[in-house]
Amino acid sequence: MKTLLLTHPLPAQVFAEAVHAIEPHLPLLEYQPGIGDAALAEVEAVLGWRFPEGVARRLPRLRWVCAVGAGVDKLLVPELPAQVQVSRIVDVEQADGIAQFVALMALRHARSLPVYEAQQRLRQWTRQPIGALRCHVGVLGMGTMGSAVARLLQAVGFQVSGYCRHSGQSLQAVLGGSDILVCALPLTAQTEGLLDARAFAAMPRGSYLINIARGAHVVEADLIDAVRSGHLAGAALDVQRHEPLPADDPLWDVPGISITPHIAAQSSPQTIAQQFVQGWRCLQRGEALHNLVDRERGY
Ligand code: OXD
Repeated sequence: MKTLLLTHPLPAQVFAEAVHAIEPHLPLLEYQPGIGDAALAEVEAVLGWRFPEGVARRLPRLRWVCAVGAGVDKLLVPELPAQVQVSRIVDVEQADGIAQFVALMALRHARSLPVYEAQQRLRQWTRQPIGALRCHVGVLGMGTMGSAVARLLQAVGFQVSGYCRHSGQSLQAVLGGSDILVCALPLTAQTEGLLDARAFAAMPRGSYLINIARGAHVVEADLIDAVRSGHLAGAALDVQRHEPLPADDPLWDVPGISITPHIAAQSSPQTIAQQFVQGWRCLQRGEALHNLVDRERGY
């Protein structure tokens, strides 16, 4: 069962080595722009991050797509035939890493670190009143990532409310009660652009957004307006709609917005290879795959 590596921008070689360390003879094909149809005709599986334009429809024997990440939005392209199964990596260590990153940014904001960093640049030794230590955090999306985030935030003393889209909870109520809002949702047609001017207006004045999900959850122009107007205190965006974020993007220059390049946490190539090879062996034996994505729901 030949597997096409579509891991760009992560280097395919690293994944090939990790897979071959477990299953040395597993046939892998590295995607190159200009690759011929004859080579693609053999492919039955994909291990990847995103489909380059038009590639999904050139894989007539494709049976399985295994995402190298937790999110599969860049692989669920419309031309992917309905019978192709899609799975993703479920990695507790990655979820813990995401939770650490969120706790770091939440504490940084709640304990006014940017204020003291600015004071230090001015050699100013001034004690500011300490904000509420038990400030309220809303976590949108309570899957593997959101649940790990909620657990850690609770452990460091935040009051946490989780929000699941299908729970019947009111999103407006969660937004309205969140001094800090964490986005850990999957990106689907229903959640794209969910965090827009209306959502920001519903959040309390001085509140803060942390996005570790996908940039497209946020209407970035609306966020910039909400922060520049002072309604939101700021945001930590580990993900952006356009990655890599172009050098002239206005998000770079907004005081209060912190940009990181999608580094909150990544699964190691070894973990990804282990889960991929496990799935590959399941298919060889005619067994069911683990961690399948519901293609209708998008996660
Ligand atoms: C992701 C990942 O899906 O890095 O963003 O796993």
